[in-house]
Amino acid sequence: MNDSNRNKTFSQFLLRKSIDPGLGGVVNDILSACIDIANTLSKSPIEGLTGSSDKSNSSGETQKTLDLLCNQILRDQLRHNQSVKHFASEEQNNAINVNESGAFSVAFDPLDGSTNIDINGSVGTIFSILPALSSSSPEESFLQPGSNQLCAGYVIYGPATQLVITFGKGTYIFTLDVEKEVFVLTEEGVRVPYETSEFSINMANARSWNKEFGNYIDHLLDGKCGPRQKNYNMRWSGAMVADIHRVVSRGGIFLYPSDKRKGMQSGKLRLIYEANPIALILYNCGASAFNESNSILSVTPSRLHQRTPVIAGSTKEVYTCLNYIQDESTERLSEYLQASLCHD
Ligand code: FBP
Repeated sequence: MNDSNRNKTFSQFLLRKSIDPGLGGVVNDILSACIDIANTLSKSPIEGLTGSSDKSNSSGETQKTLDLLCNQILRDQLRHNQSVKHFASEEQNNAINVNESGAFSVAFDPLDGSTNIDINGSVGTIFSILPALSSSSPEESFLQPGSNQLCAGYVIYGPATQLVITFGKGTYIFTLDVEKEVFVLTEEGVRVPYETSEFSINMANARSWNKEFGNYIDHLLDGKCGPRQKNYNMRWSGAMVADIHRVVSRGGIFLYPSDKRKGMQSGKLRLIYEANPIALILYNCGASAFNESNSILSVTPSRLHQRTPVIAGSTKEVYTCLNYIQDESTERLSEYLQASLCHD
């Protein structure tokens, strides 16, 4: 990292990168909301804000009190921004109009991993900014492939509060200076290692996976004695943001495949405000993000809360997983593995 850029504020970064002032202004408002969310989370047990509400979102999941509060904080912050035309969120059934003259459609997962709230685990806010389409309905403006995103990022609320963001040219990490309440640059030009020996998946779903995917995971677990001839470690935090941040920080593969459970035939995670922003960030770190056949960024969504399988992280491992899933004949697969082993 070029020391002269270290600890420069986000606003200084926007100027240095000549980011469109309207777009920069929207992100600045998102960050103000996220600082508010960080403060709210840190006091939530004291103020009795943990626990579930009696409401559920469009995916049928019970909404946490903080899911709704964080959504409100973001909405209140963005409703005054003339550049925001549309707003969509995991915690709202419908996308809404904000400012007719706005140029951007902004989608959110206000509090990702919210099941971690009650155990004081890491959670995050994920956002995606698209060019607003002059569409008949607000929802239509979000039905664009992820490759159209102008900006994508997440804020992780962990031991430190950090922003990971891309405007399509490289990925950057900022850390919240809690005293000054500003995000300062702590890492630029982030690169994810091409290969890894760490995978991240909820193993409790193994009985619901299809045979090919189960085979892939079994070979990771077989380690050195198996066809992969390498030992793998596993981690699962229960919050996509935290598991992806590990991948961004040291490589790895994050997996949430489709499975046979009710409503999970297309996976669990949502395409527009979870998978797409994460995919744009990873591609700009030299990593990859696929559903079980195509690059996630190439998919044109057909509805706002559409789900997608996610296979994301270190490119070599993502392709190996795809080879298993696409049921490459065992010969083709061992050829591929042999080739990739000789690659090292
Ligand atoms: P939300 O919390 O925003 O609904 O996100 C879904 C999520 O919590 C991801 O963050 C996480 O990766 C996954 O679901 C955990 O799923 P599971 O409980 O099946 O392990």
